[in-house]
Amino acid sequence: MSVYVMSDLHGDWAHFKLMLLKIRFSKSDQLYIIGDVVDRGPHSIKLLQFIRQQENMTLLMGNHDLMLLQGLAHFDNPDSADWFDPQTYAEVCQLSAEERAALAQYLSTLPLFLTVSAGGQDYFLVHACPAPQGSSNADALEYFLWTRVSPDSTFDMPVIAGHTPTAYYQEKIPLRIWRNGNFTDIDCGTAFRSVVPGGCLACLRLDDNKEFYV
Ligand SMILES: [Mn+2]
Repeated sequence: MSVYVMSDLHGDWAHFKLMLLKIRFSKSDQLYIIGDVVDRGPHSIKLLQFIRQQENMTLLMGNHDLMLLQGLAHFDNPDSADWFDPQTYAEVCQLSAEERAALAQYLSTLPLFLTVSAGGQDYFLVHACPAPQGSSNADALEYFLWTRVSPDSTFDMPVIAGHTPTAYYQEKIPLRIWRNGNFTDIDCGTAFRSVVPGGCLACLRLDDNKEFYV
């Protein structure tokens, strides 16, 4: 059994499925997806529904997943809906009211962070950035979902995040996982591959820190 981490799938069904084949993902493995399954790509809801149905895939909340939850809450009142991506909205419109309610229920249960163990090491998983000790709930939410980790940040335990494409930290082409002390950013910009040269989908196997790319 192996433990894998991916992030920022952004509706990229094709590369997600390719990655599952590449890592030979099996029923005995565990996958953590650290947020932003939706928006920017063409198959956001299809991907979200698939992940929701897999017992060995755990999704953490990303800022785009939270925006979808908020959009679903206002679905019947489009004046107040704020849809980031019209493709996602079009997919949501194909769902029945019951399916929308079930999706909203699922999204409302997503954790903001998780600590997982693999290969004898604990890892703190979060979409964007750990929150400093003593942060208010509102501030913590901002850190967990939106804050970009600055290149000189230090953390007292291994942190794995996405949210910020690694092109923000380095000029490697193709984009690669970025490691700096205890911080690892695995968002290699699969959603931006048509506009950012070298964008790809990364997957990290925590047991041995092996990196996979498609
Ligand atoms: Mn994000």
